[in-house]
Amino acid sequence: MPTSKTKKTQQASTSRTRSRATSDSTHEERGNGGELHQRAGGDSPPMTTAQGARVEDDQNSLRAGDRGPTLVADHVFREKIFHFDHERIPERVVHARGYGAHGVFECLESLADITRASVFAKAGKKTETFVRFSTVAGNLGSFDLARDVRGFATKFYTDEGNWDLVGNNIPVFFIQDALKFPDLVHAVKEEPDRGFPQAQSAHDTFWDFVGLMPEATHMTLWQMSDRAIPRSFRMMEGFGVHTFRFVNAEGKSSFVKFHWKPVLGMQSVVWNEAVKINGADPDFHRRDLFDAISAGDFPQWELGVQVFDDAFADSFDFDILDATKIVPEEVVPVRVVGTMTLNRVVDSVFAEIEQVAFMTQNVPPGIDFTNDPLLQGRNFSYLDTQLKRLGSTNFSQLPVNAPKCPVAHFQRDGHMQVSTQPGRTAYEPNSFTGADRGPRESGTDGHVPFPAEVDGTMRRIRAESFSDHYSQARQFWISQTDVEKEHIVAAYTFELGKCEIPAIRERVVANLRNVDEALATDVADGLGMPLPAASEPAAPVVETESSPALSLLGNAKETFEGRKLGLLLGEGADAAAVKRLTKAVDKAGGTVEVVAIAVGGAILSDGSTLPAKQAVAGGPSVLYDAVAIIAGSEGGTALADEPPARDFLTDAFAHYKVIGLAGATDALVDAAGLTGKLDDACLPVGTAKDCTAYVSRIAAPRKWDRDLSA
Ligand code: HDE
Repeated sequence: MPTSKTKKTQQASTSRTRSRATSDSTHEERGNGGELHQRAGGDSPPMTTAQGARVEDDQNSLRAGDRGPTLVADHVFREKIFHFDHERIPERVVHARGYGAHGVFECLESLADITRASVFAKAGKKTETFVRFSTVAGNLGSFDLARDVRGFATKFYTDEGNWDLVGNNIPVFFIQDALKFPDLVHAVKEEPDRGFPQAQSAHDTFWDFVGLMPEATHMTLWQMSDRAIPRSFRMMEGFGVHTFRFVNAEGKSSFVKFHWKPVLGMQSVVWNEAVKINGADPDFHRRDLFDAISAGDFPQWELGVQVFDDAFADSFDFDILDATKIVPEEVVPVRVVGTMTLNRVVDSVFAEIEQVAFMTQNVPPGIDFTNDPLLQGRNFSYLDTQLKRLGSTNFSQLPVNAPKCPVAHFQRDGHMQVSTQPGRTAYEPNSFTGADRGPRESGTDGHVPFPAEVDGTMRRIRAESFSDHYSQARQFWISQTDVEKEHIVAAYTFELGKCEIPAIRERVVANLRNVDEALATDVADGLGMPLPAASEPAAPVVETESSPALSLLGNAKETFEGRKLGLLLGEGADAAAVKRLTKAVDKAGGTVEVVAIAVGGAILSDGSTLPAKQAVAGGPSVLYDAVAIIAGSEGGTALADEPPARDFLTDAFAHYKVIGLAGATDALVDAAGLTGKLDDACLPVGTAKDCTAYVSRIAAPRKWDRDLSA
């Protein structure tokens, strides 16, 4: 609030501006492009320089003469442009494009028997969090629906220091050793001699790397599945990926894998839809998260843990230190121990989402590392990257990074030190007392590293226990539904089809033969190439049971909650039907977005005008989970004559969506080429009974067995 003194100054300057505008109107008009700006008053705070000096004129730089050169003496201009020139910081080398929100984690049961981490101390305990979701390969300005892994990084501001669980929405990784990370990233990013493709793995260098590194095969199956094109951040799982340790107060360690399960259930889009969403709304995921939280529809995840001991770990066919492997949920069930609710959007994308610094090495007492070589490498990398991006060792003082518990140490000074560090000593031991003494170690408490025995000969080596690259890839494949398998085949075919070098395609398909013959054959057929000889696996492929938990569609939740219906209206649409449908969808927890030929809306049967959120040209059906079209009672030709309205219906049909129809829609159905093809997922929505049946159908899966043949 401005003080009364400032208010007075504002009034004075307003009247001065006014009188100048009248007395010297030529000067004002030339300076302001003919518009007179309100220079002060209202609730606006007074504009100042960064040094706090009041700015008198923010429209004109200081000149010698009306048309003369700008003067170096213009420190206001110099300061403004100086700051602008330095606005950008380096984007993240990976996971550059992301979006985040604040939330709260609530512990559901005490885990004190297995971990002394205070965040899990007792049921009902709440800890503030900040989450950043991201794509991996694309640059900051890339589109949201790239086929890519999604980052799912959570900062828990615990009362014993920050815990960063820096995970992904896929539980395995491409490589086993952090030394290969720069190669992987260089392979997937734009090719260095041409600067494209952007945010795509569908190119030669990525698949060349994958073909030559069979350990990546398992992850590529996940990446080619619909998990890599999620419908929403709110509808995807998250995984800590590595095996971590829980350590309890007695110092006993257990292994643990972390899982986030979305309360809204998992959902993805189909590839053709993803491609079109990227054009229609490149910000689809960030907008979705922002809109949901702003509307009070707070997304939630359950935090689950898989906990097992050394003996159990030894019983697995694979090495729990190998990040290309999962622990099947059927073998070690996921125990839900907490929920996280995202309940606050950021105030500043830059200050929070861009400046948040996640680091795998941020663990509180009770959570510890294992010797997973990928995790060990990450513990090096994340500190370095923050210094590069944020430019100062004091990045942990930025509000989004600062712990919410007391911080006291002898680390001093440095660029952009914002805390005044009091006291006479900055070293220890010291023999001072009182405020001059400074902080002291506890001697008993704190993060005591788990005393794991370490022994061995120093060598650059990959453990023999890491050599099976195909058994779990096969397990993932056999755990998918037929529809999911078709999508995986189509994705490999698309991606490899973008590779220009035939040998690269062949090598990948040769590796896929070790996963499944049908998969390899279908991909080879799709590419129109002969099936190459299978590559030689480094370890025999072990036949495993399928793991139903690995299927996305098999675990889809039957609900329309958090989903969006696109309601395309023609002129004269039945007002009662529109009202009924909107109410029913709202009751089901979804939202309705009205689409019309013009954004001004449609005139309904009762003469009222319902404004649209989108004109159909800007609101294609790919933006919605289900669609309904309510035309007027006569003709309906207006919609049929609009190419975007035809596409709205054609695409919804091709993307297996449930379609509601009311009013005279025959002409549109015909124009969309669908006469005689509408199936049992194309339902009437005109009457109350129709509406009920339709709303219960949109909660169920898409019409996956739809006949799309001509
Ligand atoms: Fe990262 N990773 N990573 N990563 N990672 C980064 O840190 C790295 C890996 C993940 O929203 C960087 O702040 C190495 C696995 C997420 O701010 C960098 C290795 C997993 C994010 C880095 C890996 C991840 C990052 C770039 C191989 C899933 C975004 C910017 C050993 C468990 C965090 C930054 C955010 C970001 C290094 C592999 C997840 C360079 C060396 C495995 C979600 O430090």
